[in-house]
Parts: sequence; C-alpha cells; structure tokens
Amino acid sequence: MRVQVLTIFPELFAPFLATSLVGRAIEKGLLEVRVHDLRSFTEDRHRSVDDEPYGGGGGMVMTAPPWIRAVRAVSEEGEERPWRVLLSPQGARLDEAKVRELGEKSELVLLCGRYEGIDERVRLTVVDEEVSIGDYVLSGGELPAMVLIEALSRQVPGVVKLADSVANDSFRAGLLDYPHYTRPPVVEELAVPEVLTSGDHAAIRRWRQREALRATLAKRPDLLGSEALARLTPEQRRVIDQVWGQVRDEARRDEK
Ligand code: 4HQ
Repeated sequence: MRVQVLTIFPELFAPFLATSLVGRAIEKGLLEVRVHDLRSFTEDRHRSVDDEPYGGGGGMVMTAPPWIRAVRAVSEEGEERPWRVLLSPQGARLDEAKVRELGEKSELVLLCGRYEGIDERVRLTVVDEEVSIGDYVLSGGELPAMVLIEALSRQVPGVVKLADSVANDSFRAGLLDYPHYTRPPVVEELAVPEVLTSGDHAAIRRWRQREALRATLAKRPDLLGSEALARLTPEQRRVIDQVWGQVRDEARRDEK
C-alpha cells in the first residue's frame, strides 16, 4: 500500500515514520509513505498557502490553488487514481471498519490542513472523502493522518505478528480487549488471576472472552448495540448468552 501526505509541516512525520511498527513496515517495503511539502506547489515568491476569509471573521483560510495542483500532481505518480482523503472534524468518524475500508485502496492521498481550514473548492474538486479521528478540535490534520497511517499499517499483511493479530481478535469482533498480565506475579498485593497460570488453554480462552465482554459492558456498552451483536461469531454469541446476566449483575454491583 502507498500513502502520500500533503502538509506544510512535513518534518512532523520523520520520527513517526522511522519508529516502531510503522518504521519496520516501511523498511520491509510493505508500506510506502511519501510526504510532500504543500509549499512546493505554490507559485508565488513568498510560497504563501493562506489568505483572509471571504465574508470576514477571524483566522486564515488555506488557498485552493496549491492544494489542487498538489493533489493532481501526486495523483498522477502511481498506476491507478489514488483515493483522496481530507482529515477534518466534518468527516465520518474513523473506526476499525473505516480503517479496513481504506486499507483496501492501493493508494491514498492524505490532505492535512491547518489554520481555520481549507477553501471549500478543494473538497469539491479533488477530495473523495473526509475523515475525522474524533470530536475535538486540533490545529492541523497531521496527527489525524499519523493516526490513520498507524492503524492502516496494522492491516497490511506481514506488519503485525500473528500472535498480536490473534490477541486482537476480540477487538476485531467489536469488543474491548481482555486484561493483560505479565511478571512479576504479585504487584501491590494484586495477584495474577489463577486461570492464567493454570495451563488450561480452553479455560484461559473462556476467561478472556468473558473478561472482554465484561469490560465492554462496563466501559463501552454502546459497542454491544444490535449491529455489533450481529457481527459476532455464533460461539461468541453463545458466550454472551451464558455470561450476560452474570456480568450485568456484577457491573451493576460495581456501580454501587
Ligand atoms: N482538524 N479529525 C484540520 C481536526 C481533525 C479531527 C482541525 C483538522 C483543523 C484544519 N481532523 N483542521 N478532529 O481537528 O481530523
């Protein structure tokens, strides 16, 4: 998969792209990320990318021409026309389903705006989709682009070790993760749940399923809506039926 990024702060991306899982994915050639400085697509002496808003009001707006030139130029580099995503609070919320959908594109162009935003005609002419990472206001689309790249990198075959993807199964099923423990066996008088040291792998699986359900019910019950339930496997639904009442009673008890 190839991702191209358009930004006035390309230097923000260097350490991110060189580090950890994303760094290794790029090193191995599983992921290609090219970061372009929007200013190199300006044509005036001052390389300006912003201007005052029509209609007045505070702040500055990014002008359309450099964006349109930049998107068209980087779109022509590959074989197919890339899918062009604008990071903005007006977009559809990024979730794991959206990450999977975007991960199916062979090439993406990510537009990272700054200031009060980008001239609307950019969205109208060269953007396929707007994506938001959440309902809060940031100063630019660069962190959202990195969030998206990191989530996408995990979907590229060979990037995440098999053990990790198996551990992720519960989230993929639309549930929160189960609690994790490692050495030492006792921390602040809290022992590791016995089942995890029992060697009984079936019992460990059941415990993790149950804890994932319990955490979801207690912390994010919205994830257990009807569409989420419909996506569960028959086995997971059986587990839900078994522990539902028990877990719900415990959650209610914890609330008090
Ligand atoms: N932005 N999710 C860029 C965001 C944002 C978000 C605010 C994007 C400023 C110029 N982007 N504009 N939340 O807050 O994606």
